[in-house]
Amino acid sequence: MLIKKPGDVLPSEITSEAVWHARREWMLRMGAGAAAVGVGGLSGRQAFAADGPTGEVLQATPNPQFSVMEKQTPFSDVTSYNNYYEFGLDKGDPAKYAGKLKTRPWTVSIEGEVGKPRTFDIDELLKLAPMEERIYRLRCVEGWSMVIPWVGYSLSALLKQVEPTGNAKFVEFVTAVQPDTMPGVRSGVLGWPYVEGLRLDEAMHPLTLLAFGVYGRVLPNQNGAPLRLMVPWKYGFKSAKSLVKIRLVSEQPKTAWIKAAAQEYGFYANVNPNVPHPRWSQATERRIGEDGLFTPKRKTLMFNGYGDQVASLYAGLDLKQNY
Ligand SMILES: Nc1nc2c(c(=O)[nH]1)N[C@H]1C(S)=C(S)[C@@H](COP(=O)(O)O)O[C@H]1N2
Ligand SMILES: [Mo]
Repeated sequence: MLIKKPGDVLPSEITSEAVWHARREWMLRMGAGAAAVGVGGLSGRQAFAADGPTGEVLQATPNPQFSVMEKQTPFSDVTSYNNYYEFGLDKGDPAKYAGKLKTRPWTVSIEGEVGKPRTFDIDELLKLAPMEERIYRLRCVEGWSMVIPWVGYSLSALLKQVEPTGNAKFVEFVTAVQPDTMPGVRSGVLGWPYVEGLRLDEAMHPLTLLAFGVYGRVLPNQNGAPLRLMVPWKYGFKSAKSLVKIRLVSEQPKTAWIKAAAQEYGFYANVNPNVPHPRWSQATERRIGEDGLFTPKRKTLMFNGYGDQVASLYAGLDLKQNY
């Protein structure tokens, strides 16, 4: 008889009970969910009825290939514990104040090193590519994480439409500034607009999501309505909310966080348990919604657990230098 000592078992062979239950629920949902169905209508969703997902339903097809089989963070936490500094610094400020954000009319202009620069209306963007539901981990640089069912499609679908030129090496993301609705933009914590950036190959990676919804419905304003970026292998601050402009450029963009504190927040911002933030460790994380006083922290995974898909993007790059 072959008995493995605990040390002989690969981490990938261990299926915790929680993961087993999550996977089982997933299979049941897949069985029930045949082809394209409104994810808001699936039976698995009813478990969250007490959290009361609200907003207009967004039809989407589940994409299990790009989803993690972990317990999803309750809708109530996803929509009440936020970072959106334009609305204030407290975690509760975005839920309190973002209701005033004007999300219509809304356009996104795509410019710079592209053959076909163009301004898209939000209603065009909602129809540009088939909507998928993807369950991604989100790891904030502050040391907490969530598991969130997003609705959207790969950013590459949009970028291909504008035909990046050979000079396009990076993508800059510019977000909304509405002084009338955003109390935070009067403060100087960051320079506004909030700007983020990716290398072009990162932006074109299929995991990089243009998200329009969460939990089967349109994004609540505090989560970045009407559309935001979602890059699951990077710290959450890369995933800019409420996008208004996308610029393809030849030079590395100057992001809002690099301008504010370059020694603390790098351009790459890949989740990396081996590279501490100058003021705290990044080795572990607290999963929002499952944390009791005595719940042990989780070990943070390299590339937030997406290494199989993205590590090759960084072959030969010193990730300590390029944090
Ligand atoms: N425009 C804008 N986008 C932003 C932020 C912000 O302050 N402003 N905060 C970022 C940070 S630090 C995180 S962790 C995520 C949080 O996304 P969530 O509130 O939907 O969980 O949004 C990111 N996108
Ligand atoms: Mo964050």
